[in-house]
Parts: sequence; C-alpha cells; structure tokens
Amino acid sequence: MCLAAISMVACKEKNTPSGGGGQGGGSDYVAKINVKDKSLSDWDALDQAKVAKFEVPSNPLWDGVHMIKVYADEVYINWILVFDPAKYAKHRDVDVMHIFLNVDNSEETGGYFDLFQDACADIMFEGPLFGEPNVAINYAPSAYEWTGDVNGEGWDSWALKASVKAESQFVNDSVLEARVMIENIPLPKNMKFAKEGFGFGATLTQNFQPDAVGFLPQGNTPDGELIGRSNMLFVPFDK
Ligand SMILES: [Ca+2]
Repeated sequence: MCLAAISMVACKEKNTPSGGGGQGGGSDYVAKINVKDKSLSDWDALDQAKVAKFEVPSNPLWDGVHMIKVYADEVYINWILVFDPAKYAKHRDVDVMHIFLNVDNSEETGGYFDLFQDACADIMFEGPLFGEPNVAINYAPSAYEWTGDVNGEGWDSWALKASVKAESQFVNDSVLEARVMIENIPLPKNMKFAKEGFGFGATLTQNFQPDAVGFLPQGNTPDGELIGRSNMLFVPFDK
C-alpha cells in the first residue's frame, strides 16, 4: 500500500491524467482509449501497427480465452481479452486475472518458464474480476516481483511487492477491457521499462480444470506436454 501511495503522489506532481477515460486531466495528454465506455470503437481507431495482438492457435489445451490485444502509450498499458462466455465469467471456483510483464524487454532478467518459453517476466499482477458470482468489480491487483533464477520456473518465486491501482470493465459477455497507469506499476530495483516496448502475458482462471482456463500468448500443445509455451507478446510503445 505504501508504494502505491507514493506513486500516486508522484503521479499528481507530474500532472498526468487521473484516469478520466479520454479526458486530458489538465495536461497535454489525452488518452486514446476509454476503458469505461463499453465500446471498442476507440481500439479500432488506433494505428493498428502499434497494437499488439495474439490469437490462440487451433488446438490450445486451455481454450477459454481466444484473443488478446495490448496497446501502450506514455501513460497507460491497455488490454482487451476476448473469451468464451460459456467457459468464463458466469461460474467460478477461483476468480483471478494474472498479468505478466517483461518490463525491460530483456531475457537477462525475470523468469516463469511455467507459462512462457522466453521465461523473462519481471512483474506479475494478481487480482479478481468479480466480488461475487456475476458481480464485476474493478481490477485492483497485487503486484509480485520475480525472485527466482533468471529464466527459471516456480510459482513460489513470485514475491508480493505492492497493491496496484488499475481499471477494468466487461465490454460485453465475451470481452474484458482493462488498463493500468504505468507510473502505478512497482518495478524491481534498478529496472525501468525498455524504450521500445515490453513483453506481456495474461491468464484468466476460474478453476484449475484446463478447459476453464485461458492464457495468452499460448503455443500449440505438444503430445505429452501439459501446456504449449510461447514467448511473451511484444508490445511496442506508441509515444
Ligand atoms: Ca525481463
């Protein structure tokens, strides 16, 4: 909580917008994406060369989520997950969205081979999307830092760092939209976002049965493997 509070103060001092959804908030910056308008028309209006997109391959083991789009500018990281409503959102034993970031766009730091072939995620968000069944809440995850071996694996190597202020909205029965202000992301010591962009991954979990879970990017699942790993999705900064 402490780190998040400090980062909010820093945010105000720089006069960046307070998340007004497309409003400038008193600075020159105007967000291109409104995360609360239940529409994707602002995504369609973006320079599509600056939008990172991943669609799952034809035979994913985890098939609850079909597609992800991520767009980042100098203030926000925005993302959309397109999921199968028959496999997500109405029923849950567990309810959590995980977001993984390769902050420095470097394979020399970070890990989590459990999900990603390049295994260089530095920060993970973890938080629920529902307060109770069918009642969506705003995404306000906790951030964890990778403390394990470089390119290593193991859930226990994620260490809690701080809570994060974010925003989310179900656009319709099959699309979730969310964003986080970059300044609100607690980073590992001596690490900053790479100028060119960063790596991104996401999972939606409702129980631990494979057909109720989706993660992206995801590769084809080889015979005998539990999951099909892919490199994280590269997201270029549009700034
Ligand atoms: Ca890294």
